[in-house]
Amino acid sequence: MKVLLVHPSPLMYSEIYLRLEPLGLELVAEACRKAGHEVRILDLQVAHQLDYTALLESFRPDAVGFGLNYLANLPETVDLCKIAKNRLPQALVFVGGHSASFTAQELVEHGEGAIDCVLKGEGEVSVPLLLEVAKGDRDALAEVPGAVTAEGEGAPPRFVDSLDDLHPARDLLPRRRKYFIGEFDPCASIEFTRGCPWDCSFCSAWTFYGRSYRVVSPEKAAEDLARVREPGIFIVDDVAFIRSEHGFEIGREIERRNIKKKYYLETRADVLLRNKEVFAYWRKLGLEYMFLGLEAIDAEGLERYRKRSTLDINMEALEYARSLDIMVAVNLIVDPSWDADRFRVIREWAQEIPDIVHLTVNTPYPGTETWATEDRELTTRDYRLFDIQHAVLPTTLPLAKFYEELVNTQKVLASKHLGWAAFKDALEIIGGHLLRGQTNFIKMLWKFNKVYNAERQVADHQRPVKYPIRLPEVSGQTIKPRDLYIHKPQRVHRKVDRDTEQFVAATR
Ligand code: B12
Ligand code: SF4
Repeated sequence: MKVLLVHPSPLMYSEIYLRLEPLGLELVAEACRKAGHEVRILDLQVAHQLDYTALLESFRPDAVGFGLNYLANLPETVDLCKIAKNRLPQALVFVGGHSASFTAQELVEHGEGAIDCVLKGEGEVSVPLLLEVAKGDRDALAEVPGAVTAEGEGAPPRFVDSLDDLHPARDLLPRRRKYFIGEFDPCASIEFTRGCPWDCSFCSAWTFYGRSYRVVSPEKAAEDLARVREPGIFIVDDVAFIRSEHGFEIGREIERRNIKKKYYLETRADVLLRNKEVFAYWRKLGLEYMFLGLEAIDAEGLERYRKRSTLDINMEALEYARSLDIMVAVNLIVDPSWDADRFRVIREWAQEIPDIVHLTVNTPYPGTETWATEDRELTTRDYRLFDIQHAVLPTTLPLAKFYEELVNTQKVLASKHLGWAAFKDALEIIGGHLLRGQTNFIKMLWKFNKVYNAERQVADHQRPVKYPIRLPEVSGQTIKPRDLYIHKPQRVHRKVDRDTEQFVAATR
């Protein structure tokens, strides 16, 4: 079959700071190729909708699949499905990915017949199965594990047998030079582990994978890395190096193969402090940037998000990362209830520290505990506003004033690392980029005002809503984790050793 896989457009955050390859879609693409299909990927983060319609006409796929990881992309994805169905009525149209999994039934409804199937969970096993079934009997799609159709729902989705069997089809993305994160320009992505053993209330990474945690073998990880041409690497793991031994083993393989790259990873403050040696070792291998989700700078906030970390741990972790000369980007969650004073405290704190500080707005997402337990009512039913840069819960300040405070605070934080200040500090790096024809990073330095703008954000709330989000069934209630899981937990997929189990348990 001819298969086209599509990733929707970038969201606000990716318009400035980064734009990364759609690794999940590349893995699904390779699984389809292995099953004998002819596959193309179109990434609308770096292509235009006109490219999409042109490709539908020229390639004339038998199946069109969409990767919907981000809830805010849902309306765009539904519209793209309708375009595909309209132009190619015989083609199988299906959607999968993180957010699609938590909104499967409503997606099918919004599709009004244009979406044949939503596939929940990991796509590497289910997509080739779906294509196989579709070749025979279109009425049998709901029999595929993880499938949701207008007619019904299949068995729960299946985990892939081993992460070592997977290969991303990186060659299917012709515009690879467009992917970057900060000064890593260009940058590729890699996966060393999948899942997270914690259970933060605002997060759906753990509910998607049934709180499992799986690892790629060190040999396979290094092999994949050796194939990557880009000098910068973003490690997509939710929490890097939870098991320090795994980090050391991958590192040794990298040394053995003499692979020289620069790395950006994401981890937790308590993991960094517990496994200091592995991060110090990776610093020598090329680890330059680290993203730490601190979430709050007060104890009350940490408690609310059930981050299971303390203020002291967070600050000590920051100190430790700085001592290794790693640039840290921290994330703090802004609650819509904040007043001007809370924003002022954040501005003052952020200006005193050398690190990059990002702000995201507390947003309940389908698939999280907060979605079911939040007792404040949503102020909007527009999926597009669920991008953690907009307020979807009632603001204490008038909405326009809230965005003014938010954007002004972001501007103060960004001024440390964007514009002329950053340009002067990074002259040598920029020179190197320009010599290689890479301009993503230099463009990023002056984009802030164009993208972050309080008036634009207020205006975003006035747009007509074509597809209203389905509201949580009962809000303000307690919820059992198993009711949220996409993949049902399996002991065999919980690859954390005993010590780590105890460590995770102790933070719970
Ligand atoms: C790496 C990552 C990023 C990267 C890379 C994004 C990219 N281009 O792919 C960066 C740093 C850029 C990023 C940014 C953001 N992210 Co992010 N990100 C992640 C993270 C940690 C891992 C994603 C990943 O690559 N996993 C590895 C690959 C292999 O898995 P995958 O993509 O999920 O694909 C698998 C399945 O989903 C499925 N699948 C995927 N596509 C398809 C298609 C079909 C047809 C099928 C059947 C299946 C299928 O099969 C794949 C293989 O198993 C996830 C958390 C998580 N664990 O999922 C958050 C996550 C997806 N991000 C999130 C958010 C909120 C954001 C931002 C909005 C944050 C911000 N500050 O603004 C931005 C917006 C990005 C944008 N689109 O413009 C949320 C999404 C919440 C939601 N429900 O919408 C998540 C879930 C994090 C969280 N804790 O809540 N992100
Ligand atoms: S530690 Fe990170 S990935 Fe894991 S549940 Fe918490 S926020 Fe999600």
